[in-house]
This record gives sequence, C-alpha cells and structure tokens, in this order.
Amino acid sequence: GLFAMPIDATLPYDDQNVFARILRGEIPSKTVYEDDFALAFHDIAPQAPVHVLVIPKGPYVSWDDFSARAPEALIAGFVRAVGKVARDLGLVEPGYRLLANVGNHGGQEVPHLHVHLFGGAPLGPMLA
Ligand code: DGP
Repeated sequence: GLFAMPIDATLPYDDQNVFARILRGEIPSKTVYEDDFALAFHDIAPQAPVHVLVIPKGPYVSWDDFSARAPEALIAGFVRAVGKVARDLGLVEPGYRLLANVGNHGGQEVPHLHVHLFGGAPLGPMLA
C-alpha cells in the first residue's frame, strides 16, 4: 500500500522475494486458483471482503517489467487467469476492482508483479 516501504521497480528481479517463495512452495498461502501461467491466493492483510492477489509464474518485478519482457503466451495466460478468478469467485455481477501498484509512487511493496482483485462489497475510492 501507499504507506509502507515501496520498492524501486527498476531493480533486477530478486528471487528471494516473498511471492517467489510462495510460488516455490517455501511459504504457505491460501491458493484460490493455479494454472501454468498464474497463481492466485488470498492477501495476508485483506482490505475488502474478497482480496486476492494474482501473480504470473515468471520472474517479473512489476507490470512495467512484465508488459515489456514477458512472452505473449504468458501475458495472455495471466490476463485470462485474472478474469477466470473473478468469474469463479462470482464477482462479475455485482462487480470488482483490479489494481497493480508499480514502484515507488505506486506504493509497490513486493517486487513480483501482482494484481490485486477486490470485491465482495461496494468499494471506496482507493484501496491497497
Ligand atoms: P503491494 O503494496 O501492491 O506490493 O501489495 C503487497 C500485498 O502483498 C499486500 O496487500 C500484502 C500482501 N502480502 C505481503 N506479504 C504477504 C504474504 O506473505 N502472504 C500473502 N498472502 N500476502 C502477502
């Protein structure tokens, strides 16, 4: 979020970051969905009744890094996974919110691309 220690999104990928460790199974998480391209799990500090993080399976620091470097198949698979998670959770109607913080001004804390998925109640103007 905007009030914790943000990262420099231009840093090289750190394979010891917490989401890399979750992807390798070294740290537990509450899995919501997994396929070849993406993993979705519940945020440890939820800011809405539904607060899920969706991450690509690959070494990408941020949306900037992912959109510039990732192979097309992974980009497509990741985008499809985000949509599928929202559908599977029954969020399409009444709706939900996606958010990706990038770097210092974005308030990004974990240096592995993650899309926040919020829902389950009418949401205020900003989260995360
Ligand atoms: P951001 O500020 O966009 O980088 O969001 C990082 C989010 O990651 C924040 O909402 C809290 C969540 N988070 C941090 N560490 C862990 C963890 O170990 N497990 C889970 N499930 N979520 C975590």
